[in-house]
Amino acid sequence: MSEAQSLLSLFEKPYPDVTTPRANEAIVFEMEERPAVSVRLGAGSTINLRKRPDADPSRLGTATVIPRGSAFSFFVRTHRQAAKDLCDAFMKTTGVQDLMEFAARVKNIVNESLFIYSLSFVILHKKELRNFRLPSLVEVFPQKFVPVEHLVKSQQEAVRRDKNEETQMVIEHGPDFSSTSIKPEHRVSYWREDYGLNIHHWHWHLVYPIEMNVNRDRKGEIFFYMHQQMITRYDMERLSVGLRRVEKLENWRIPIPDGYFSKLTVNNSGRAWGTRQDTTNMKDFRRNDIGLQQLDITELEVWRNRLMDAIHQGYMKNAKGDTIHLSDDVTTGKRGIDILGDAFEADSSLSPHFQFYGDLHNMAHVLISFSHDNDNAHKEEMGVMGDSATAMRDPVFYRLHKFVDDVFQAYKLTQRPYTLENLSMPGVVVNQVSVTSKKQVNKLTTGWSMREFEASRGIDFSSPKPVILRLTHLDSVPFNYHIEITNNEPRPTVVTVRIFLAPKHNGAGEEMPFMEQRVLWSEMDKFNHTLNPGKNQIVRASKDSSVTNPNDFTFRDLNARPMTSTEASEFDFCGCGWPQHLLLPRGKPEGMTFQLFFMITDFEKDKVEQARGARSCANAVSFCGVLDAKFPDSRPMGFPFDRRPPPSLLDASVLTAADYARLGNIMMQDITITFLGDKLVK
Ligand code: CUO
Repeated sequence: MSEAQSLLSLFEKPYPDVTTPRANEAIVFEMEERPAVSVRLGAGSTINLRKRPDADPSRLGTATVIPRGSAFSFFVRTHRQAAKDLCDAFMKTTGVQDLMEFAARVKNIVNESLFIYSLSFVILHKKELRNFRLPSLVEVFPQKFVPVEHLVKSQQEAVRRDKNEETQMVIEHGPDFSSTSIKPEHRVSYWREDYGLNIHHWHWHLVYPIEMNVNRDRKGEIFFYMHQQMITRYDMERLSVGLRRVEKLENWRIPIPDGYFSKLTVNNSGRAWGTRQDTTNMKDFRRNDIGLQQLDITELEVWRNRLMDAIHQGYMKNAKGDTIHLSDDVTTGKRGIDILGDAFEADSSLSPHFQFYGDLHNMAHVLISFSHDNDNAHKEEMGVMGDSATAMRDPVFYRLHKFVDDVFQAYKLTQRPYTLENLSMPGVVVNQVSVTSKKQVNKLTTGWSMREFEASRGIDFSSPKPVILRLTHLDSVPFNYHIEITNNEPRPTVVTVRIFLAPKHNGAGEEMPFMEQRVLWSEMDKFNHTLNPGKNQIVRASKDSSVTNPNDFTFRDLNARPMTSTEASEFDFCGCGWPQHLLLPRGKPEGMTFQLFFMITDFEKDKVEQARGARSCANAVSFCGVLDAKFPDSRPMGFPFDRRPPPSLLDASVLTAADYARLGNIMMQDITITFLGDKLVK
């Protein structure tokens, strides 16, 4: 077995042969009585481990404080510290063999999710490990994606099976998901419970972690932007199925109307995620089992007021009392939105004053995730809102993040509107735009597809053959953008092409004015292109989108050739993008009208000076940035919809996005998206 296979086997079941849940017992047994032990790896082989005094739990810092079998939450500060301590220990190892031995030692000591998080983190951040491709989280933890009843039934079936049985065991999930027709909110459960969506969220928070010293460019701003785009896409999906746009969760003193019952288990322990009944109230946090101090809702309200005061005053104060101005029009230093993102998320290492502005977004996740058992009276586990791999399943996630986004939008509305000069590009005229798919013009289609994973990597089915997990998901037929542009300059000109999508009508069926539609524009693509003088025809494939991963980024093909280190590091880093299969909203069976917005800007103004050798993600750069380098677009994220429109366009009685198209470098196009259900043919 190669080093690579051995290391990646640590992501798999079965776990090493010592499986006691009591961390200290395990290490004493190994350290004192068996100075060298064999550890069974997932692929059925063993490795011999040397004695490792540094695997002593006392040297792992706080990494062992999270009990095995329970949930690991990056929203909980003590859990973040545990992750930091374990990641630091992993980062100190020298070489693949050393890491593998050390990780195998601690795998059965530390919390399972913490272990996978930390091993993933170190593969992503240790330069010599950049040729390792992270396995899909669906295969590592099928329990976080598939209801426990499917998994238990399959395990029972595997035990009963004749060992010579030839047919493959398959677990199917979907398209009913956990929904019924009784609850309107369940109409979008297929989307909230999508495997790719939840992997995206887990992966994104792995690439942009808080308090882990990763030094990512514009981290606070991308926290705002990526989550804002989640809300726009959720709203497009809701409008597709006849639901109103999501409402923010702003009043934390009244019941949350919608409950959530995930039917999932936390790890391999069989411990169920906490559930939330309809009309549950958020409550003051009174548990003492996860190392957090008591926290009242009042405290969240105080933090919110301080953030809002800062927005309207235009500045924050740091711990020394210095004034930090909040403005997005800066030539050096951080934009206001970036500072606000760090303070709000919150990252205590980057917030201007963590004690004062608090830990609002993280602790809102925590209070909601414990609202069913805030004082541990029932010894219930946290709800799915506590884990970035499961939080997006819960309807309340979007209500919380709509609140978060509204605070950010309140800040954005304090910024000066864009001027015509900011928006236009003299010398460049867009003549025509369209999309084509299967020879149809401006008509796109969606429907159901299926994807297979190998569940037996994450769960021991005692089956000699792999057990396949077949998941149903929304998908769309690939398409191409066609853009015809005239360059009136006498020389080649490099431009940035920006493409957005939004529904044309609101829930009442009316065409939306600019300010209503402004927060519904979803980025579809952004790329650079060199225009020759005269007419230019650009054809761009939907699979090359700057927001999505290619399809196979969430899937491991064991028969594929090994990746080069460049491919693998791009896979691990850039794999945090939006799932390709959710690039389009569902639309309606009878067709639903959306608008595409095309904007051409001058790359001279957009470009960012990078250090030599910086490699951009070929895909997903809009959400993932660039590995070890700066975010490659100098404009504020969300440009041009992140601010109010120029007053000079306000002469229309009701301004719409189409008024932007009076500028030659902008054009819009109505398109129809039709949902074909099971009849989708790609
Ligand atoms: Cu991604 Cu609240 O930050 O979930």
